[in-house]
Amino acid sequence: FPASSARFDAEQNGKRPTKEDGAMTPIQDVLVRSIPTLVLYDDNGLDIFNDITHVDEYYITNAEMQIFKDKSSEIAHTHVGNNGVLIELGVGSMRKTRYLLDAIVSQNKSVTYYALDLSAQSLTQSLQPLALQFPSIKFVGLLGTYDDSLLYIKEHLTRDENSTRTLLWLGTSIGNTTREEAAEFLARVKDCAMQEGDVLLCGIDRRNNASVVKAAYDDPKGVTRAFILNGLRHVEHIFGGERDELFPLSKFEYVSLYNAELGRHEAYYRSLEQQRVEVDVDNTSHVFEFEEGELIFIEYSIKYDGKDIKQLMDQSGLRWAKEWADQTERYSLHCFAK
Ligand code: AVJ
Repeated sequence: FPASSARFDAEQNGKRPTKEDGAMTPIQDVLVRSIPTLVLYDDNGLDIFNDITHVDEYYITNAEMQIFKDKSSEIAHTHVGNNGVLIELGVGSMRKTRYLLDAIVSQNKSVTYYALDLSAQSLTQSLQPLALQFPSIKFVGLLGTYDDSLLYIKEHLTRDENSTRTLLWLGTSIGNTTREEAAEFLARVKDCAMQEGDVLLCGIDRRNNASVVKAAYDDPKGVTRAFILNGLRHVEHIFGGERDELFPLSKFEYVSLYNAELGRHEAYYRSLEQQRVEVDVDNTSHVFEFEEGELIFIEYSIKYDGKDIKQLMDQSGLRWAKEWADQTERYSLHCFAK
């Protein structure tokens, strides 16, 4: 959470985000300070995100569930080996993975399922019921960052030459990183965890109609707003502040923008007044001053159309193999091969 400015986009033109900018127009080429997106995903944030997945306007979860419901037997048949290994990057709520595991079991395949996650709580909550429901599948949880887990996989998971690996990266998690970072990450996944013939099934949101995206990320019940504002609570907690002591929620609001041109939703905090926040880190005081209307960047949700996917393949070195879409054609599950 450095006070330094984060550089956005190509050009720096010194323009300050204003209230008017924020409300209606996507802002580009402005300098704003930022908070690492990861602060959104503490245990409380994960719980609220789980609530988001039940919000009607948040079409993403339903779309992906529907794809798994309809296509799991095809996916299990074609892309999961017997004595194969499944590796899911980020466990999520497992509502969709269940369909795939069902199909695997009914095809009498035996697999080991590795689930990676940053949160011990979500690993336990997700894997315990699955282990009961699917006794023939072996479940292994890997706790840590993606990078920790990829290294572990590279160094410790022995390869059975006859079995294929099926990696899963679902829920358009890819949207949280820039396109460049996403390509670099896929290249790392490819190098650390895949061999020729293995596949990565990757759920990715498309560049949908702006009103559809806006409704999904600024839902009328305010679940998304609560999710984003919890990030400030978390930052406050990191700095040792009491609830509402450093970042009072009466002085910040959630700003949701869909930048259609760049195909990404952008989430910000807006300081509602001029204010100064003083925090103490290792006995050194740091002061953050915010202007009235100032935006602080917190999260991208980046969308991919066909051209974007092609670029992702070119940059990552993976090969596009196949795609399944939901009925509304808003969302895709892509199959990328090594
Ligand atoms: C967890 C990154 C997939 O970008 O759609 C949902 C997070 N943020 N609503 C997304 C999120 C606001 C979500 N991902």
